[in-house]
Amino acid sequence: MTIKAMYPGSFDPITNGHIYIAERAAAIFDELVVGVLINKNKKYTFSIEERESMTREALSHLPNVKVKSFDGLLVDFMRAERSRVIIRGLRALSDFEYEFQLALMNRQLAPEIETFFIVTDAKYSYLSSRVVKEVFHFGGSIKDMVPPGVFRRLRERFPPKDV
Ligand code: COD
Repeated sequence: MTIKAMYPGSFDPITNGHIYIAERAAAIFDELVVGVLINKNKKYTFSIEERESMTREALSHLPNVKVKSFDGLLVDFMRAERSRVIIRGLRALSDFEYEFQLALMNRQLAPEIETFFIVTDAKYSYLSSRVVKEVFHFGGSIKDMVPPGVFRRLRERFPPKDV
């Protein structure tokens, strides 16, 4: 039996912390789908096409990983994909409350689906898409925090101001 896991998220944009979780999940499960959420009610920095292509490029070294976008309920997408395992990353205690709520809601909606948590590496514990964008916006170095494709796209989107 092959087990297909699902790593869902916003990935706006993907960071080295996300990549770490995808690598660890891909080493355990036979297949991993990285699900990039389309949510028309939420304002993202990058379009769904950009988030999907940056994520695909960043994970291209993992042969058992596929990147797909989805809208609607995660559990509906998972049923269509025939996946029963949700992968989520944990950084600090502050993640726990939100992740706990998400996991219990998903179990309520689809009792056959299980959520697995992977603890991040200490060096990524402070990383989030929001913090990376903020540091970049104020001129800080983010080279070690995101893959090269994301760095390039952030520079294109927010060119350094002329002095
Ligand atoms: N180290 C380790 N893990 C990390 C790091 C890091 N540095 N950064 C982020 N992560 C983890 C996060 O903890 C999370 O587990 C995952 O990576 C993705 O993070 P994000 O921020 O890109 O994605 P989220 O949290 O916005 O994703 C939310 C979902 C898209 C999963 C959720 O909104 C969803 O399922 N929506 C669909 C509608 C639905 O089904 N709703 C019902 C359930 S509430």
